[in-house]
Amino acid sequence: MDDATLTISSKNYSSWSLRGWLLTKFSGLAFSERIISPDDPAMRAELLLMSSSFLVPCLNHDGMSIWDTLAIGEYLNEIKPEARLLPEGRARRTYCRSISGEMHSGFGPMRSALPMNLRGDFPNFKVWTRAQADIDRIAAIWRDCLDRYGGPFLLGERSMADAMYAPVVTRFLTYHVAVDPICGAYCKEIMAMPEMVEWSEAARSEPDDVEELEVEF
Ligand SMILES: N[C@@H](CCC(=O)N[C@@H](CS)C(=O)NCC(=O)O)C(=O)O
Repeated sequence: MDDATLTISSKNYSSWSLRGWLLTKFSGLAFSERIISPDDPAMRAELLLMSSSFLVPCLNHDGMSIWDTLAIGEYLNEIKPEARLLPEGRARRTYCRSISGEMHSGFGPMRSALPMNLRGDFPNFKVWTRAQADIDRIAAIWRDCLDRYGGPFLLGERSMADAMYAPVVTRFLTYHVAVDPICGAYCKEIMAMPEMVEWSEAARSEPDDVEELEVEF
């Protein structure tokens, strides 16, 4: 039954929309997408009614509104446990929650210096020191996970953590961030997921006129 709606914004620029969308796809919950334009006042007013934070993504399901990406992930894990957004085993789940939380609350310098822009291509991009420190930490998390759990995804099987880090993968490619072969292989794995291919194609066909979003998200 298609009774769920996920409200998102630009597929090219909105990294939180991508995370929420991937989580919902991974969960197997049938859903319709509702794409809002952040510039449209009528849509913003409507969004406020659904998402108290005024932010996307927001999932509406079974008479409830769930906003904030981590809450959406936890909700989907609750209703679709068989999808294993949170992996089996307490140690793995704890690790998954910790690195997902670190992404959710951290890496501000990297996020603002390298905004998600799937259509972008910046080969000579200069990464400043604080953003580089975030990049180094993310690469260390990935290496540790892939070594600990054997890949090909962060916790072995695909999980919430891969949705949380997928927009970082796109940034590494867009800004030509140099990464070691282990992290490079992980980036390839993420970009080859059918869901990521579908999202990237939609991002490429989105109208190219929302310049101010390039400095956000
Ligand atoms: N902590 C929030 C962050 C969500 C967020 O910042 N969303 C951005 C889009 S990527 C947003 O809605 N910005 C306001 C707008 O588009 O009008 C979450 O995890 O969902």
